[in-house]
Amino acid sequence: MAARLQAGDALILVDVQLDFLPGGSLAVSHGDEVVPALNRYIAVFRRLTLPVVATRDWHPPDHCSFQAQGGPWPPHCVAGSDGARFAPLLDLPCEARIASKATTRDRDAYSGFEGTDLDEWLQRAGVSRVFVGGLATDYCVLNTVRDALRIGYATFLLADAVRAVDAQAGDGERAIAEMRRLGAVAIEFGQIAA
Ligand code: VGL
Ligand code: ZN
Repeated sequence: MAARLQAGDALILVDVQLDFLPGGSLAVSHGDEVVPALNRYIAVFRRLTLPVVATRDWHPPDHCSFQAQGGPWPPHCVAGSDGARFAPLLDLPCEARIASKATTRDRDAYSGFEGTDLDEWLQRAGVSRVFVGGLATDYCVLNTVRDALRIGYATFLLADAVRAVDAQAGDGERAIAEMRRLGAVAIEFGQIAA
């Protein structure tokens, strides 16, 4: 199935931040490979003047998801830190909307819709279909796609522009299967028609 891009489409880049790339504090293996993959999508969306949105994990230094507070993760994406920066090679348009999530100590948020104005912003921009890629397949991509579908967006998973944490072997594949079961359409760049 091909997807012909049209007005009402938006690209959502999930958490393409240094801490999730090789060398980062919560590195996703091969996470850097999403950058050139996403850049190809960004180029097409820009050419068609379709909106590009980037989510980012933006935690306080004592966030509840960090091991020191009893959470599952090493410290990562502390607001304003180097590790929280977007990948420098990501061609993030300067007009891209940025949604910061999990910004308070006592709540985590894997979905870009959780505790942000992302839905409101997309609705105001007339968006009805979202194309989602980034990091990580089995956490923030999964939960962002799940919320998008629940809210009612037609949702495409950019299967060639996601990578998984795979805390348990197969988590990424299971997440993709779950997103498809819920109604997401998995596509690769070659299936995009501009
Ligand atoms: C994420 C683990 C912790 C993600 C964020 O962006 O997928 N994963 N915080
Ligand atoms: Zn996090």
